[in-house]
Amino acid sequence: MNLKIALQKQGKLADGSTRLLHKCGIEFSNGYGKLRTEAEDFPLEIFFLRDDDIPDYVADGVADVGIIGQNVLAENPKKVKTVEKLGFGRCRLSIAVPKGLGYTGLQDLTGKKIATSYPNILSDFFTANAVSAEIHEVNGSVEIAPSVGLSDAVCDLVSSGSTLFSNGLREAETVMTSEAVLIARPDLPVDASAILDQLLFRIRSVKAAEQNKYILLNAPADKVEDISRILPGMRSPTVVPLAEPDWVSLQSVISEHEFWNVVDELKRAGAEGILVVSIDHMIV
Ligand code: PRT
Ligand code: ZN
Repeated sequence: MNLKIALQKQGKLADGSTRLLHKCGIEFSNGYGKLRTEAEDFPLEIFFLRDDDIPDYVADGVADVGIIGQNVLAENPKKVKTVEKLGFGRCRLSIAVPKGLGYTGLQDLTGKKIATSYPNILSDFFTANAVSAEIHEVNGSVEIAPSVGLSDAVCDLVSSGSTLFSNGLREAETVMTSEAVLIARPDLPVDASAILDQLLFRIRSVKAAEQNKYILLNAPADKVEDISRILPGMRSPTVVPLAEPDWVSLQSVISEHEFWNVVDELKRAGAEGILVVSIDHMIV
């Protein structure tokens, strides 16, 4: 019995999906032209598909689970469950206008023509914000629509913003944010569901490890209490004596974001030789 997973064959989610499974200790090869493979050391069968086809494969039960951007599901809802956000493939669906155009707010879009591959999401957004604009559906190369006279503005996915920039456009409004998610068919058979639980356990450990760092620092023994208060660790930090009398090493886990917030405070409290180390896996 295998869990069947559908991944994007090529594109913005392909590398992230493969990397995540590899980090979960699941090895497989995605050779050129391969549409299906089996993992070597985990009961997983992998289908490589176009991202737009993945929700249907999962809804129809051809695949049990799949990895897809939230934007695809929002545009085209299917009978699937979202079981986990995966933290990669982050982007936003944004309305962008030509750089030279003065833009003061959504009402400026009234009567304008907006090119997009996301007509449903955009139409809901306009309805919710009482904007009456014309939506022009295009498939691909959305960003060139204003310069060729096809539309006044666009609504497209953005990550770094460089595509908009090089097409003379600037982001005006964020319609939705998106990231890759793991979806599952609603009627998952019991054996498949048990394998999915194992997979989710590994995915959550990988995600927790990515969001946290192991921190080691040296400090005078009489500063341990002050420094422990600053470190929002898993429980209390490990304190190990150093060869130098009255000095200790403190060790703890801290989220990367929190580290940058407290680093100055730690130094002021007497911390020295601060090391921040990546974590491979973190069992949560
Ligand atoms: O062939 P297939 O149908 O499988 O792929 P696709 O061309 O339909 O999709 P693909 O690979 O472009 O995107 C798959 C998913 O990746 C999307 O549905 C999003 O959830 C996610 N994602 C994350 C992105 C981006 N970032 C992204 N930047 N999808 C597309 N882009 C495009 C965007 O459309 C624009 O053309 O990249 C360009 C902008 O990038 P920046 O960095 O210049 O802003
Ligand atoms: Zn696609």
